[in-house]
Amino acid sequence: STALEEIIVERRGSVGLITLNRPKSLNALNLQLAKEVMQTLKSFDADDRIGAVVITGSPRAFAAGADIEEMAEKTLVELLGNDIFAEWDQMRFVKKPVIAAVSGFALGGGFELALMCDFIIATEDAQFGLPEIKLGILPGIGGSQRLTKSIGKALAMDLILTGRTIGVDEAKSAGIVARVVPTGDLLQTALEAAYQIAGLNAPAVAMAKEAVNYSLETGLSAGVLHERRLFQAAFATEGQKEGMAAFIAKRAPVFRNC
Ligand code: CO8
Repeated sequence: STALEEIIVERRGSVGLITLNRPKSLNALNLQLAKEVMQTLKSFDADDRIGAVVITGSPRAFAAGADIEEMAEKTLVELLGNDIFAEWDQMRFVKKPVIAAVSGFALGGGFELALMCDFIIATEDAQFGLPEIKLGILPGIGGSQRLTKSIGKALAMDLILTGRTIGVDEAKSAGIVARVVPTGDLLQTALEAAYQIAGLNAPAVAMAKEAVNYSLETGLSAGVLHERRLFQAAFATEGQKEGMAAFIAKRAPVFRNC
């Protein structure tokens, strides 16, 4: 495990684990943390031994938003000249699955970071919200876009305009959260999901992620065509041959990803 300034990075076999580690500010996302997370994600993405990544925080907070102290005195001209959130835009280019394991607060940029992950596993005490409006601003790393595409206009407007926080039950029924687990089981459940994914045919996993994400960018016909081409491309992988041969032979498949 490597302790950078703001995060802890671990390789646990085939899974990369990133733990946000700014306990004094409830993991507020500053520029340094963004750089460290993105640098780590890129190196996991390039590493054949890693098949999936988990990002988590502390029991009290996944992340309570962008670092308000770092932002408070910024001017428009400064932000235009130096887009302090540009780092996070790189997350779209990560090919391997990234799971957000959320306990406690996922607010503002913290919620947006969880939404940029591929799916969210959360504890019973997780809380989600986009309170930016209460600070006189609005979501800034895609929250208004990703949340609306994910849960529809009504609840997205409600959350973004009032800044209210929702508990995990409402988040689960809205489709924000994929799985809810007891607090003590969070990391284990997220790691198990990641190991499961990492044990599959890696090129097919990357293509499946790409196909789902493409649905957010395009219309149905183009999306289905894109999926079909990826499906066909999967037949060029060794893993497809292995997966189907194993099924027919009634044995477990062994995917050789590295
Ligand atoms: N930034 C900086 N410091 C923070 C933040 C934050 N977002 N959130 C909490 N802290 C600090 C507090 O200032 C406090 O520090 P100190 O101990 O030195 O006083 C410490 O963390 C503990 O927090 P609290 O004492 O407030 O703990 P409570 O349990 O009383 O309250 C809350 C917890 C409700 C989470 C409260 O801390 C809070 O409301 N935090 C701010 C939430 C918020 O408004 N988030 C949105 C920020 S704006 C944003 O995210 C814009 C997104 C744009 C893109 C982002 C890209 C990354």
